[in-house]
Amino acid sequence: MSVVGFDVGFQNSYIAVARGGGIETVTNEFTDRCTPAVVSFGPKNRTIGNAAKNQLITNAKNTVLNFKRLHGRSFKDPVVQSERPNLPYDLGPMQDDRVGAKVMYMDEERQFSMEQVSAMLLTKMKEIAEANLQKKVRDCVISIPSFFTDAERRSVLDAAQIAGLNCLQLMNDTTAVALNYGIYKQDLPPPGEKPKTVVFVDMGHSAFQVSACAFNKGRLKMLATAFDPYLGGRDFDQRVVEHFCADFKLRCGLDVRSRIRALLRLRQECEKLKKLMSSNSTDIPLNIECFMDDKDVSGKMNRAQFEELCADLIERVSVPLVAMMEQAQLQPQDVCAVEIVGGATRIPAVKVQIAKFFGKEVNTTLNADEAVARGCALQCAILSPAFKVREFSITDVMPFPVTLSWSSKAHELNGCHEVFGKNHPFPFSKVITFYRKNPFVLEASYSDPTSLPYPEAKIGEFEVQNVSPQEDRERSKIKVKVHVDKNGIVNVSSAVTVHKVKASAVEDPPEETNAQEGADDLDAQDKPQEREDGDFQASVDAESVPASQSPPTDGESQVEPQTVNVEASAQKPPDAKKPKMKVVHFGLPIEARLVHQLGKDCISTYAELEGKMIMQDRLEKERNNAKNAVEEYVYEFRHKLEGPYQMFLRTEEQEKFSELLTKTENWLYDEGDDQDKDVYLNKLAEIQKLGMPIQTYMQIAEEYNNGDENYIHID
Ligand code: ATP
Ligand code: K
Ligand code: MG
Repeated sequence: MSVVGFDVGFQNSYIAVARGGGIETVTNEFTDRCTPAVVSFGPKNRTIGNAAKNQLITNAKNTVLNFKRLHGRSFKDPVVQSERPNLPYDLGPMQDDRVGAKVMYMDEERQFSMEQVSAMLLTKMKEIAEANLQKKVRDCVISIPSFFTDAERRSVLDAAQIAGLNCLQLMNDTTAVALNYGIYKQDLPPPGEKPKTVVFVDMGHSAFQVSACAFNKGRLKMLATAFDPYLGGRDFDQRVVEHFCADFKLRCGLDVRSRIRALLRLRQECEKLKKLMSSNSTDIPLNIECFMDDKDVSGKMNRAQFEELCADLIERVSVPLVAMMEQAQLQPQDVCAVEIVGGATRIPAVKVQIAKFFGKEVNTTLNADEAVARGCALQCAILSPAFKVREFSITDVMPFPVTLSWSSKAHELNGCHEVFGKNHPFPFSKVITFYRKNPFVLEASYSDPTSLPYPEAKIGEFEVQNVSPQEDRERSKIKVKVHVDKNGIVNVSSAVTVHKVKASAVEDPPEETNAQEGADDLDAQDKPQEREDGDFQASVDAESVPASQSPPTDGESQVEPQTVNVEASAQKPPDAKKPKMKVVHFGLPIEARLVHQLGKDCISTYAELEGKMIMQDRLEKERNNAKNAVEEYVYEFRHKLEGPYQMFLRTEEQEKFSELLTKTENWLYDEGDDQDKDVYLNKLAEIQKLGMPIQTYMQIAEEYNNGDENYIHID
C-alpha cells in the first residue's frame, strides 16, 4: 500500500509521499524536487524528466514536452492545431483520430498517443517514488486542472493505467491545495458555524485557476471554481520572446522563427529573464552565444518594460476572480485569506493584481511548487485504509453544467434536463425516473458548449437496455442513476425497472433501503419535477442523493446511497381472490458509448508496450554502466600506474599492463564505443585479471606503510 501524490504539471511535476508520519515532497536522482514533464526519444532508449529536458536543444524533434493540454483531444482539435507550430516535435492523428506525438525512437518513426506519453512521465514519477519509499508504488492520487472535461479526465486515468498505477482519485489542482491548507489548520470553526472562506489561486505554466473554499473543522466545501485555461507563465514568456525576435530582426537581421533550435534557446533564456525580473526591477541582460550563424546576440529588459509588454495578460487575471466571486456570491470582505500557489504567481504584477482585487495582501502560506502534490498525497492517505489520517471530508464543484437528454427509436419521448448546474457539488448521484415501454438512449453533454475549453460538448451516450412494457401493457417505471464520481467524471451508473410480481414470490415484508446521505449539509436538493412532453407524460423526478464523500477511514464505513431496492405498491389489504402484488426492482444493463475512452484491449497493449520500453531503458542503462565501468577502471589504473604504483612495479610488469590499458582505451574510442553489455563485462574481466594481482600486492604494501611509516620507505 503506497501513499503517493503526483502533480503532473504542464512544465513541472512534483511527487509527494507519506513517510515517517508526515507528507514529504521527494527528490529525483538529481536531488531535484521538480521533475520536468519532458520525454525524449533516442536511438537506444527514452529519457524522461531532467535528462530529457537537457536534450531539448540537441534532440529537439524527438523531445516531447508541453503535452498535458493535448490529453483526450483529436488531431483536428483547434487547441491541438494552435499548439502545433510552437512544439519542436510533430503531431499526427492516431488510428482513432486522437492526437499523437511523432518521433524517431530506436531508429524508427513512431507515434505515441498522449496517454502513452503521459504514462511515460508517470512511469518516471513512479520510479522516483519507489526509489524514495523503497517499495513498489501502485496507489496514487493525480492532479488535474479543475477545467478538465470528462474526456480529458478519462484520458489521464487511462495514462495512469498504462503506467501500471492505480489512480485512487483525480484531484483538481486547487482542491488539492485547499486540502493541504485546511487539514493542518487548528483554528477552523466547528461544523454548523459560519465557515472560514479562503480563496486559492494557482497560476502555472499553462493555466490560471481560482477557487473559493469554505472550511469548517474536518471539512472543506468548494463554493465555486473559475479559470482561464489559456493564461499561464508561458504566455508571459511568449511576450518576451516576441519582443526579442523583433529586436534581433531589426538590429541583427536575424529571422529567429525560421530556426527551431534558436527559438527554443531564446525561449529558455526569456524564461530565465522573466524569473530574474520577479526579484529585480533594474535592467537584466540577455546574452546568447553562437545564437544563429555563429552570431552572438544580446539584449536587455527591465520589469517596467516587461509589465508593459504583458499589460493585457495582467488585466486578464481579474476576469476569473470576478466570475468566481459572483458564482460563490461572495464580497471581497467575506474572504478571510487569499492563498497563491503555482510558479507564475511569483510575477510581482500578477500578485499585485490579485491583491488589488481583494483589497488585501495575498498569502504564501503554502509552498508554491509543492502544494498540489502534497494535497494529492494527503488525499491518497485519506483514501488508503492502511493509513490513519485526521477525518477530512471534501466536496468539490463541477466546472461545467451537465445536461441529460433522451430519445428512443420508437419516438416515445424526447427531452432534456440539466442534471448538474455549474458549481454543483460532487461526488453526487441523482435518480431520474422515466416511464418507458422500449429501450432508450440517454445522452450526457455539457450544457454550454461556448464556455467549454474543449470542442466536444457531448460526454457520451448511455443506452438503457432490456426495457419492455409491463404485463398490463403499461409503461414500465425506470429509475436511472446519474453519478458524478470522485474524479468529476459523469456516468449513468445504473438503471432499474419496476415490475409487479405476485407477493408469494417475495417473502419478506416490503422494505425501503434508502441509505443515509453521505454528507449532511449539501444543500443542492433538486425539487421533483413534472414534465409534459407531447403525448406522453414523463415524470422526471430528480431525487438528489449526494454520494458518499470518502471511503471508510478508521474502520468507519459509509454506504454508497442506494435507491429503493424493493418497495411496496399501493395495495389493498390482503384479499382472498386477488393475489397480493409486490413491486420489485430489476437491474437493467446499460451500454455506454463515451466520446473518449481507450478500450480495455488498447490499454493493455499500451501497458505491454510501456513495459517493453521500460525494459529497454533498463538494459540500455545497464549497458552504459558496464561501459563506464571499463572506462573508469582504465582511467583509475592509468592514474595509479603513473603515480603511487610506479615505484613498486617492475618495469616489464608495468609496461605489459600499460600496454593493455592503452589498447583498451583505443578500443573504447573505436569499435568498443557501441557494444553489448556482455562485451564490456568481458573486457573488464580481461583487464581485471592482470590488474587484480597488482592491486592485491599494492594493498599489502600500503598496509605495511600505514603500520609503520618508516618501515618500507625506499629512497
Ligand atoms: P500548469 O499548472 O499550467 O500545468 P505547471 O504546474 O507545470 O503548469 P508551475 O510549475 O506551477 O507550472 O509554474 C511554472 C511557471 O512558473 C513557469 O512559467 C515559470 O517560468 C514560472 N515561474 C517560476 N518561478 C518564477 C519566478 N520567480 N518569476 C516568474 N515566473 C516564475
Ligand atoms: K507543478
Ligand atoms: Mg500546476
